Parts: sequence; structure tokens; C-alpha cells
Amino acid sequence: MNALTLISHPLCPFAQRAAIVLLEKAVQFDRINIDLAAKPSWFLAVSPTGKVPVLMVRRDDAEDAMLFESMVICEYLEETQGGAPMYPVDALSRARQRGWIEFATSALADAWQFLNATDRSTADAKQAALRGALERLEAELESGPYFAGTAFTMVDAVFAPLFRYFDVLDPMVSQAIFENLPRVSAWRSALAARQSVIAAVGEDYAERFRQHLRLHQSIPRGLIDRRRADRRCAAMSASGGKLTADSLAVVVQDRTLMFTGLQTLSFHAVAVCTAHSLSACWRW
Ligand SMILES: N[C@@H](CCC(=O)N[C@@H](CS)C(=O)NCC(=O)O)C(=O)O
Repeated sequence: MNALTLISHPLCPFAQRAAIVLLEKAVQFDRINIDLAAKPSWFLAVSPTGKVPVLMVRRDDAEDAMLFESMVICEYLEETQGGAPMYPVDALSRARQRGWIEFATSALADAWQFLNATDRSTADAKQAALRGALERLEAELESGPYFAGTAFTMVDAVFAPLFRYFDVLDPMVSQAIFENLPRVSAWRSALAARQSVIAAVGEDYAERFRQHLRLHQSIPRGLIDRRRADRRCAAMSASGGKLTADSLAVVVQDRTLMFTGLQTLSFHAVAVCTAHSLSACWRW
């Protein structure tokens, strides 16, 4: 057993912060994922807030210490572990980075609420708030590839889990949110390619996240089903493309899920599907 154990949840963006820092610093650690819908009693006993992440620090001469709150954990790791520093040496730059970490937490909340919105007005408001935050970041970023230049710092570790959501959804969603933000987009790509960011989640992360959105019945969940809808269109065309009221309704219903909350998606998609069916129907 390692001296450090991260108590986590497979989808938690805050736990990812701690995992990224541990990986950046090449620290050996154990990870225990818990079910947040049925928190184990041992977890409730050690977590004052009932939230993950918690970092369990084994001490030979004393009882294990439990650290809670993601940034407290990250800063503890920064102070105690080797590897490249994740904060600038200069106090003013360090303070500014901490400000952007707070900003990231607020943007993360907007992203999460947008992705989980079950009504149109919340989806629109949260999408706009997230877009506004990213525009602000665009003005802040310089040459990259990371937030503060060539070094990967704590601000990178906290934004990576936010950007990851949009790698899982259809690129059309990301396009609506990231278009005309070249610096943010390049930063997002650089973070997605970073080994610590990749390894901070399990291989089943994407499927788990999609499953979460489906179960939650969120409005943007339709976006993860786009390919399924495309397959239906293709199947309908392949099978002679009978344009019945039912078959068209299936396609339109899938497409409507996408329109809701994301005006950037055009009716072009429906038109294409319908044209497919009509032309196949005509041939038939
Ligand atoms: N401020 C906390 C937020 C942690 C947090 O919200 N964790 C969520 C999972 S991502 C959680 O444990 N939720 C369970 C609950 O609220 O009951 C931190 O930075 O660590």
C-alpha cells in the first residue's frame, strides 16, 4: 500500500485535479472510487463534507491524516512532493494563478449546469455564462501551449477536467462553445494530449459520462445520440427508406433533442435525413 490514497469518484472533476497533480509529480498512490449515491460509512466518517476528493496520508508514527477540498490537497502535494513546481516562484504571479483557479471553479459549475440542464432556459443561460468565461480566458492567454506558457501549472490542472467534458460530446457541441476562441481551443488540445490529464481518469470515463447524461435526462444528452440518429437514418435508407410517419418522427425527435438548448445546430441535419428517406422512398 502506498503512503497516499486518493478517495475519488470516476467522474469527479475535483478529484481529477488531485490525480493530475499526483501524476505530474510522479507520486505512487492508490485510488479508491466510491459510490456517491450510497456513500460508505467509513467514507462519511473521514470526510467532514461528505465530498470527494479526500487524500488519505499514511503516517508511520501517527494516525492517518485525511485531507479534504481539492485545492488544499493540490497545494499540500505541491509543498511536499518533488517534480516540477506547479506554481510560479513569484508571489504576484502565484496569487494571480490562484485567482484563475477560483475562476475555473465557477466556469466548471456553469459547464456542469449546462450539461445537466433539464430545461431550455437553464441550458441557454449556462451555455452563455460558460462562453463568456471562455471569452475572458481567450483575452488572458498568451502564446501557450499552457496557461502560463511552456510550463504546466496548477491552472492547467484545474481547467483540464472542464475541457474534458467537451471531448466526450459530439464536436458540434464543442464547436458552439469554442468557436472563434483560437487560444482557448489550442490550450484545450494541449491539455487533452498531456499524459497526466489522460491518466487522471479511467478508460471508461467517456462511456460513464454519457451514461450519466442519459440517466439525468439532460437536454444536451441528445448530442451524444447524434451518431445513433445517423445510424437510424442510414438504416432507414438502406432498408428501402420507407418514409412513414413513424420513421420520420424518430429522426425528427432525435434531432429535436439536439436543437433544444443548442441553437447552433441547424435544421440542415433533418433536411439531410429527410432527403435521404425521400430519395430512397422515391427509388422504392
Ligand atoms: N469544493 C470541493 C468540491 C468537491 C465536490 O463537489 N465533489 C463532489 C463530486 S465531484 C461530491 O463529492 N459530491 C457529493 C455530495 O455533494 O454529496 C472540492 O474542491 O474538493
